[in-house]
Amino acid sequence: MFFQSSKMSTFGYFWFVMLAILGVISYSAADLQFNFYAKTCPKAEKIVQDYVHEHIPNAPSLAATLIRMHFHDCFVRGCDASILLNFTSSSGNQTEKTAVPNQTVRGFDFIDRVKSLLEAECPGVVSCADTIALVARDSIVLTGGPFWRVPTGRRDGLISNVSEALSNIPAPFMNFSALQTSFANKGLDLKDLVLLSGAHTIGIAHCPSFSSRLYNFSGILGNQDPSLDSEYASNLKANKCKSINDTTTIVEMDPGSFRTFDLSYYTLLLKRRGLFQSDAALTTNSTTLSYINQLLQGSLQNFYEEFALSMEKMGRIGVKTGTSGEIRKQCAFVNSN
Ligand code: HEM
Ligand SMILES: *[C@@H]1O[C@H](CO)[C@@H](O)[C@H](O)[C@H]1NC(C)=O
Ligand SMILES: *[C@@H]1O[C@H](CO)[C@@H](O)[C@H](O)[C@H]1NC(C)=O
Ligand SMILES: *[C@@H]1O[C@H](CO)[C@@H](O)[C@H](O)[C@H]1NC(C)=O
Ligand SMILES: *[C@@H]1O[C@H](CO)[C@@H](O)[C@H](O)[C@H]1NC(C)=O
Ligand SMILES: *[C@@H]1O[C@H](CO)[C@@H](O)[C@H](O)[C@H]1NC(C)=O
Ligand SMILES: *[C@@H]1O[C@H](CO)[C@@H](O)[C@H](O)[C@H]1NC(C)=O
Ligand SMILES: *[C@@H]1O[C@H](CO)[C@@H](O)[C@H](O)[C@H]1NC(C)=O
Ligand SMILES: CC(=O)N[C@H]1CO[C@H](CO)[C@@H](O)[C@@H]1O
Repeated sequence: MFFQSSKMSTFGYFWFVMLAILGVISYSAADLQFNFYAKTCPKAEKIVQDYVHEHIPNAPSLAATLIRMHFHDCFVRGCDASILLNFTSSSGNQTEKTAVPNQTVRGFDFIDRVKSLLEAECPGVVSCADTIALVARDSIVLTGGPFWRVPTGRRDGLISNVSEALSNIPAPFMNFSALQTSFANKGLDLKDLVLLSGAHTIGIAHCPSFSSRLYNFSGILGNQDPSLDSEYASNLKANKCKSINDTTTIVEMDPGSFRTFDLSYYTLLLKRRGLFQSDAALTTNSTTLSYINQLLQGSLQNFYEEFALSMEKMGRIGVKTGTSGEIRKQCAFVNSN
């Protein structure tokens, strides 16, 4: 009798394991996949790539802002194109893109044009969230950075809320532990923090993102951040952000190579010339400092491979797959408001 029931439970265990395996398989069926649109819209990735390759060279500054758009999308409600919404019935026009960190994100019309090409090819199939992810990857390629395969199958969210953007997007004033927490909240570790911050090897910043380091450090007017190279600080004050009230002047984050995806961002960090407190913060912890040194000792190819892995990880944050969310027809609006 005992023997019998033990056999039964072995049998039951077998089915338990089989069902668990099936569960994992069906779960991964609802996960992102490489070439998700192979059958439903085989030309999708090519359409995006061609558009980026044709238009970014005429407007190279867009590449950086489009990469940043993907980051800001993923950090708020997951990579679900919530950053693109202009209006929802619950938030009105107080959507994510009106939040302070988004005021300097551009390229919404660029995404809209790509999306309209995709809609013309296969209506209602390719999500706005995947469009952003693919555009970001192709933009990085155009700045000389790595190509990697972007898993697709993200669906678009229905909600976009300005206060969530404010609480989830890390600020340039953050110290090491605040950055670590912000990234950990999204399942990203210290290595991801160092690698993804490397995106600051391209693009520009407006003075208010860092001028407190020049004029009002620690909230004391007239104070300068001692952790910022003083020669660089004087140069910024004399030639770029001439007063704390300057809100319009832009500064290259990686001066001299701000359109090239290279390692010089990390070189600048060690020279205490990272532009934001959040950049400088990466050198204040021994773990992240050693990652920086490893990257600088390694090859450009090594940086590219590691950066691509972290981008893929970021691109999986909180994604909606299967039947959740929807495929928006127009990226600025949910299908039924
Ligand atoms: C670690 C936390 C981060 C903080 C605090 C931060 C903050 C900022 C700020 C304040 C700007 C300048 C905005 C302006 O003044 O115009 C900026 C620009 C930029 N960020 Fe970040 N960022 C972070 C991480 C990232 C990540 C993970 C990516 C992408 C993988 C990214 C990509 C970019 C790019 C490409 C630009 C240049 C945008 C342009 O040229 O228009 N950043 N970031
Ligand atoms: C949505 O808002 C953006 C600015 O954030 C604007 O450029 C775009 O034209 C708007 N889209 C629609 C369809 O109204
Ligand atoms: C937006 O998010 C905040 C914080 O989670 C919440 O208090 C607020 O009710 C939300 N607003 C809308 C319109 O859903
Ligand atoms: C947002 O909506 C309010 C009222 O609904 C309107 O007064 C305001 O102009 C709108 N803002 C934008 C940027 O469209
Ligand atoms: C980092 O910033 C947080 C939030 O502003 C603050 O609470 C914390 O004390 C700071 N940590 C250090 C080590 O300065
Ligand atoms: C200086 O920083 C403090 C604290 O963050 C802030 O309250 C104050 O408005 C700043 N002053 C100026 C002129 O920006
Ligand atoms: C900045 O603006 C404030 C308020 O408008 C003004 O009081 C201050 O004098 C200005 N500072 C500089 C350096 O222009
Ligand atoms: C760096 O951060 C890690 C992870 O939070 C921590 O274990 C370590 O103590 C920190 N090191 C320093 C020197 O702050
Ligand atoms: C792109 C975008 O929507 N930018 C908006 C950011 O928020 C300000 C106001 O908070 C708007 O004026 C911008 O149009």
